[in-house]
Amino acid sequence: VDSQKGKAPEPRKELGSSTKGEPLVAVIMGSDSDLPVLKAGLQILEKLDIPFTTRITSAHRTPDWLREFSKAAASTSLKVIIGAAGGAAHLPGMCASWTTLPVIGLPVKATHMDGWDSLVSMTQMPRGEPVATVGINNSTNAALLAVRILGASDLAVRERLRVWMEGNEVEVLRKDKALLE
Ligand code: RP5
Repeated sequence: VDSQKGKAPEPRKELGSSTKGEPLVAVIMGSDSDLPVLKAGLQILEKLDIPFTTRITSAHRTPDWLREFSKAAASTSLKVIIGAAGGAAHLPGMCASWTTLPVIGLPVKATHMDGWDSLVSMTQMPRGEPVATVGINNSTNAALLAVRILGASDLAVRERLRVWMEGNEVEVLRKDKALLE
């Protein structure tokens, strides 16, 4: 039993939160300047019918809010958290230290270091505090990994993902054939 108690994080509709039900995935970010990178991932969640919420929880500008959100998360409907940040990207790591939910790190290209800074910040977590980090700016994979985590205990989600992957395969095969035309 998770002892973390707290208020359910409220969805922010202006950031594109799904309204279809209680959110299963939280997409948290360091700044609204990360939103363009997140768009592709949010579209995947929408397509696969996964209710989500999006919040700005900066590790440096709003540390108390990130802590409050992270500590409350496991006591809400949330099952997975995607943490997107650029530069000194402490957001997903700090979040992971305050929750037992799986945290996926999405490094954002935001500085002259082209995202390497955030990638390294997210992957070099100390033993005991895992963050599953995807490629720089790859919100598609962050979303698909969240869907796979949910699908492990939800057959309907797994089936929607299977159909999506099949569609992807068909599309690539179609492009391959088109090269011969
Ligand atoms: C990080 O700093 C954010 O996640 C963003 O990627 C980067 C720049 O933020 P802004 O200065 O654009 O708000 O915390």
